[in-house]
Amino acid sequence: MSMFKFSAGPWNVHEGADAFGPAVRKTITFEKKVEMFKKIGLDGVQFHDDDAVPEINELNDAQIRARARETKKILDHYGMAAEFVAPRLWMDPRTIDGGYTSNNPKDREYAMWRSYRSIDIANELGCDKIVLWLAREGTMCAESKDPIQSVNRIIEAINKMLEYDKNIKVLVETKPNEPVDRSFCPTIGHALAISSATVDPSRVGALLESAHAILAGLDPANEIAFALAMGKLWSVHLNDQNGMKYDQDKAFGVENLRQAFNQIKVLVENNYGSNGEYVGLDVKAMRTQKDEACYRHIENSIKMVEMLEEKVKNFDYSYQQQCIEARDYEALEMYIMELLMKG
Ligand code: GLO
Ligand code: MG
Repeated sequence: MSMFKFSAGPWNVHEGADAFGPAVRKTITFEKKVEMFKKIGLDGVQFHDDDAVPEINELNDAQIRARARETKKILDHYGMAAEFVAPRLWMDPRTIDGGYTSNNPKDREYAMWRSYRSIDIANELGCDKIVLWLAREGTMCAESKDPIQSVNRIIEAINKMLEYDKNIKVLVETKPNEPVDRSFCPTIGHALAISSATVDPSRVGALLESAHAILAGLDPANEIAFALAMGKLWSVHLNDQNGMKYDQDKAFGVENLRQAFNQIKVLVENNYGSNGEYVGLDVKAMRTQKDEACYRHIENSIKMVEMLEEKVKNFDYSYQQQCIEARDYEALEMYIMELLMKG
């Protein structure tokens, strides 16, 4: 049994289309996904605004709230909670050049409209967290945006959200690249600097995704630790990633077990989740996966977390201390290998 609450988004069970080929699995309805999420051991659902309210662009503010209430009924029916709502600012033609940092003022306005609606939806779903994955807030052509003005535009957008709703918390999900080449907010350090520049830093924190740290050439456990040290780790997206290439969203721990162990170790040691935080699993099934086994990557990720929690429980802190005192880090390293490899 895990000490954590788990969550995932409807996008984590998908049809398998990639940049080079079409869908290979059947579409599953939102309700069916929620039912299966419950069955496999998740406690919460993560949302994009348009996961909760499909066709959001076609609806007025009141209709959006009403549609969100329909979604809430499904959650209630299966005893699931909503963890956060994230404005999807990368799909619409108006977000081609980014949302908050777009060079077009009309497009920046649209990004704010989606952000305010995301807050309305969160309120209807009974959650107080807005996640900003700043997908296109960066450049492909470095000279196309002023980098200082862009950072200020992100801060300004967050300020407007904080002012729109005095209870809402904003979590910045950092990622160094993809779909843009150079993100304006690539790491947790950047997110927390942005937090401190807002009108209410106490309501701006971070979401660390393992794969995104790896894409930045950083250790995800240390990124988690940095946010924890600042009291700012309000969600995580655990997954895995084989090196610095395209974003893979593999099941947690399947590429780098030691790195995964250290992520769980730092979360367990710091009692992550004691303020209601979730362990989110932002994982994607391989395209080769068949319909009947298309939740396996999520189930495997939960299992990996649980098995690593066991390893943390069995971690010999006094032996660690002994090694530290003797400055015998070779011994300590071998101890970790044995801990992870022994049954
Ligand atoms: C993509 C991101 C994405 C976000 C999601 C929630 O790389 O990880 O999946 O987590 O849109 O904001
Ligand atoms: Mg993510």
